[in-house]
Amino acid sequence: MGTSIDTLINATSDSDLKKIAEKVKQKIRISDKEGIILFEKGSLSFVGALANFIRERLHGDTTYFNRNFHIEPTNVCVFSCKFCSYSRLYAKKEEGWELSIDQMLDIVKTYDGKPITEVHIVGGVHPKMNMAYFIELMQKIKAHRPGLHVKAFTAVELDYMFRKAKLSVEEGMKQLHEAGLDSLPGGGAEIFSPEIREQIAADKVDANGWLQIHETAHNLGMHTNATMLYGHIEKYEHRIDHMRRLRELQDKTAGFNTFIPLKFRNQDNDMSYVSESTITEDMRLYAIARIYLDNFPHLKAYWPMLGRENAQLSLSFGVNDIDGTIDDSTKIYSMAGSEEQTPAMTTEQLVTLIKQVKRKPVERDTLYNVVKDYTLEQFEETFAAAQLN
Ligand code: V47
Ligand code: SF4
Repeated sequence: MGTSIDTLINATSDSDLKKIAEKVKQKIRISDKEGIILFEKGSLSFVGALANFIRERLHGDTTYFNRNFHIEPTNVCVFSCKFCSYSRLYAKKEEGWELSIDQMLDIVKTYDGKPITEVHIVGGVHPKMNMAYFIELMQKIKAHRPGLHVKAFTAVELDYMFRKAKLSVEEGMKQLHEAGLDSLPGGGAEIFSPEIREQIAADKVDANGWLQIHETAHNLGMHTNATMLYGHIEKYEHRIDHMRRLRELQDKTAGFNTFIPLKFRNQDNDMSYVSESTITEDMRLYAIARIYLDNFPHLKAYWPMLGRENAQLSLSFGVNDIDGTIDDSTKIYSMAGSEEQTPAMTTEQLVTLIKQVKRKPVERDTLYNVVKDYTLEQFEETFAAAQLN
């Protein structure tokens, strides 16, 4: 590892890039300006090598995944984010789905006896699904399966719920936590900079509100994730601004587990005129995020959005986590143009996918405790590889 970073430093003639590589070697944080320099001048191979060096210093070849399933309570939403292909507008009485508490519990029950560790619950913001509704849902899930980790609600859903119930963020979060909410997913962050946010997600919680909700969760001892929707109308400076705010909060609380860049997909939404980013730009983004976010332990590629082969590729660009088996389908990406129409991978397929690029598959729980190390597990590789495609 030492040799390759020294080789990289020696081979780099650009003085700015050389200085950044030196900093990475010495575990010194890079500045915002240097983050922008990486976007402007860093070749794919340069940022990739640096990010991979950091990834291997932190995690070696270990690549995490978990066994989870998704519940999407509704796609009816009071908000009108321009990039969203999934929601049906409440104000226009558009037709969408709404699941009752019993229907959601029935979904949970279909996993009885299966070694799932997490349920991920997010959806649109439906005015009739309020605090009382979700408290009852949390309680019933925990009563049925106490050991299941409930990762639920974006800061957007929470902000709406708390305001409607006239509760402070702290009081609202405490009530949900007591009812069974264990951690928060990273959605709703989009791009924090008001200049861009006003154009793509004008009517939902702003950056400060999003960050306050995550900070409150961290102060209650809960862990959360953070996302960034990239590859649309934002510029490099907006990406760095977004990650700076996350890095600052992480310095304060250390409550974030994972950063998840989400590639903008352009099918069937009000931003379909914007082309999607290239794979090269996706990999550069992952790598620069790994370099810039020095206090985030994990970087996740969400394979239903990126595709399986690109998720594999990302494991050489700083990524050390490829989310989960997602046994149930999530519609948020299939409706936005992802190749994954019914995203589901078996454990065998995930393990094979990781092994094919010579990394070590480790099943984790939501908090990154090791559930099982698959390094020595032998599957029928040919059979599983055939299933990947
Ligand atoms: O906030 C919506 C994004 C997010 C599109 O925490 C889109 O483990 C691309 O946050 N193109 C919700 N992205 C999903 C999310 C998530 C996913 C996986 C894991 C975790 C986690 C969190 O989906 C939204 C928005 O940023 N999104 N529409 C689109 N057209
Ligand atoms: Fe609603 Fe979320 Fe879609 Fe925005 S991204 S319209 S908040 S479902």
